[in-house]
Amino acid sequence: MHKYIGKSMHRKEDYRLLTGMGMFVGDISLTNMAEAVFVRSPHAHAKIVGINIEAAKALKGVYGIFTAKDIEDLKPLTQFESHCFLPPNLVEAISPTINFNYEDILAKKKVTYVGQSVAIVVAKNRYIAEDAADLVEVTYEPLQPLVDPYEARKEDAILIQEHLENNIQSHFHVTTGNVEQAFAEADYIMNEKIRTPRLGSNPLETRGVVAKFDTRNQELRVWSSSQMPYEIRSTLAHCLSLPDLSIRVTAPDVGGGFGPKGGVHPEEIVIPYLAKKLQRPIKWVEDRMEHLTSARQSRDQIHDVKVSFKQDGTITAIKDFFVIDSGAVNFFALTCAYNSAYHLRGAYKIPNYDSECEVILTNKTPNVPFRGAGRPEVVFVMDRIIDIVARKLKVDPIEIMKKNMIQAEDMPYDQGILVKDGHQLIYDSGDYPDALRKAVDLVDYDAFRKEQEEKKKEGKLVGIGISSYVEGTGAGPYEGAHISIDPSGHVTAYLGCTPQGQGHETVFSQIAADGLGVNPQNITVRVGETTVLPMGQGTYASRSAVNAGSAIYEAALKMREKVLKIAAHLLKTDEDLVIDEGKIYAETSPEKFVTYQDVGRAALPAKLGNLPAGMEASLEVTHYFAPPTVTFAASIHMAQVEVDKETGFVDLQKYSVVHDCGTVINPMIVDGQVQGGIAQGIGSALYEEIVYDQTGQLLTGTYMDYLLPTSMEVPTVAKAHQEFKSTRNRLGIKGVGEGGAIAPPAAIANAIVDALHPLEIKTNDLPISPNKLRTWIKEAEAS
Ligand code: MCN
Repeated sequence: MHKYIGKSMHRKEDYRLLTGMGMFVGDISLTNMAEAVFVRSPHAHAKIVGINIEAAKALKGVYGIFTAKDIEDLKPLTQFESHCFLPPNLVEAISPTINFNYEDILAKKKVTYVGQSVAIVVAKNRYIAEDAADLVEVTYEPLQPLVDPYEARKEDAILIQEHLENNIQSHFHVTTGNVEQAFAEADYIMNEKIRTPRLGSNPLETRGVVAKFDTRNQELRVWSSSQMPYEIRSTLAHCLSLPDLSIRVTAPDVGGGFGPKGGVHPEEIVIPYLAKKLQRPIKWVEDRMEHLTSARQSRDQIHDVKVSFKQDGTITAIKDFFVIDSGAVNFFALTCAYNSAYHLRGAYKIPNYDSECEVILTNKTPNVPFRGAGRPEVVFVMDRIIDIVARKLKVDPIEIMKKNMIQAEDMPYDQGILVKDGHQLIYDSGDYPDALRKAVDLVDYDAFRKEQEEKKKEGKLVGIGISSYVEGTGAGPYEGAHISIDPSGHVTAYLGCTPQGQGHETVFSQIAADGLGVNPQNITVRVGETTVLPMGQGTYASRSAVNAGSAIYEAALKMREKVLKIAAHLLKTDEDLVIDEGKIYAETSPEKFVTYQDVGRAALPAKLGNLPAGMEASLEVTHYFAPPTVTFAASIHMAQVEVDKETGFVDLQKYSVVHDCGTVINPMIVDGQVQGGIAQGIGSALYEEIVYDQTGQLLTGTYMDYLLPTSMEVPTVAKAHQEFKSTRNRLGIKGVGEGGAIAPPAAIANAIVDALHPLEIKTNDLPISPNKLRTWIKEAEAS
């Protein structure tokens, strides 16, 4: 029985963050620090004919202007190769083609998207750097831009990456059962085109890097607003030919990341490189327009699906061909693509499944994972299918969900294909029909249906939409924790994860507190730092609770054993001991106790300490946890909307969620994660889209054009939890960080269809803007 795991403890980090005492990259100021500004491409596709830096260099206060030829001693980024690794059995199963591609740290011969870095100016301050950047003259020879992935995939299309044979960066095919036979035997077949557009992740804090070379220690010191400081360290070590441990990377407070602050960006290489070269600290902080243009973007999938089903609502087969518009570079190989393929069927039993994907290069900003990473796109596909099947058969969508859902007794359930780590796709635990029942109760579904009829008589069109997802969370390969107890008895834990707002300092102190038997206030959790723990991964893929949580728990249990041995020695007892709130005693004599401070002092070396014979001094434990494979979280989302048929305006009135993330460490934080994710999901359902024109110019470079939901558009979410423990880690944890963002598009899109019923519209193209919806309504009315 745990004392702190499962408690809604207030977040330790909030006092500092809410009183303006956080430390973000923008807050860092070092002696003699210069500032940098990038000169970026105004063209989507163009040859670089020449760069004239003379006028810019002449500006007083400019310390240097650098183009590709000035940084030739930097080795190219190998990041992509590390993300490319696929286990041999997966390679055999899906026959992937992956064409290696890369981004120049500064563009060499040509630019491939608007916003690509061409040169960097380092100056005394930002003002001078900005002025100098304006004076850098780059002469371009425009090339044909490729904006439409279907055009880009044609054999005769101009090549975006010239070393490749075509613009299809990767391809794979995954299949199980016999789709063609199921099609032949089906009562109904339907074909749908379903699209999720390109999105930005829009963290409150844009990207930023500060770097300094410490000549005394010969240490390269880097601060970056990153989700993966260890990956920055290893990439820098490679590119600059330095030992890994001579580089210290810190992600200080990070104001949101959501995926695109993962991986390594060219700016994170060139700023440290120049800080070393110029022997001067350098700072670069991205401005908002630069962020909207150059920071990596996401989603952008188009699915062509063919579905077969029976008169009774059983879906017998799905065949999906989908393209992902990866932009000019695809850094993460099959991450989103294969996530999409293996998540599409979600909570449903569909024995015949065939999915083929092409990742296509275009002249747009590179596309990387963003909260959900390939799942929101396919949950939108799957639950639009459920809704379309239901409408075709004239039954309630809930009946089709029930008909096709995996049952509790089917667990562990084998979906017949492989996960990206090469393990069989087997759901470990959960009860999806029970979640659906709970959701139906939460919204009082039957009462809503009656109210819907009443409102219709008043001319008000309200509707309800449902979506469900199953998400593989807690991806490996590993995460570490180091726990240290000092002579004052205070516990300090270092973790490889790197939060951007998730509350890790709180939740991991809760876990360590239960492992060690101390109060969480006596534990300091340090994150976002590559010192102490020599290896780590970072925070992405809803993985920290599972991996770092398990690592810190196992480390705490190992430490507990040593603490108990020292305490027994100090208490001169052979009895079993109890630890509670930092006091250690035998159950028979609680008045005779030692504290963590006593144990901490006893662990000092030699005569200063007091250890059992043969025991090593110091209280230090490191543990690395490697999960066997991902663990499957699940959820049901229900959206209630009112639609104004005249204006196409959608009012999202209520939103409800039933959620399973296994053992909940901190319910308040989990609720916050779900609520935050839903806000982003609402944005992608109704408002957000990155738009490029035919020449590859970005049309949504400000928040006047890229519409984000505000608190006014995000209702408070009604939530209910299930706790089906993961069978893949000792604490039974599943991840939650991305979940909220996955299902809103389908739930809202289905609710809109429901509100307009019996008018037959299809909401297969996001975002469902008033303009688009009015067009669909008019088309449906005309047909
Ligand atoms: N948690 C819990 N009990 C569980 C599972 C999780 O109490 N059973 C807690 C965790 O301890 C953690 C939080 O919930 O504090 C999220 O946990 P987890 O699902 O492990 O996700 P990560 O911590 O690895 O965070 C990554 C995830 C992702 S992939 C994106 S994208 C995302 C997200 O988290 N980006 C975020 N949530 C975000 N929240 C904020 N504020 N900012 C971002 O950029």
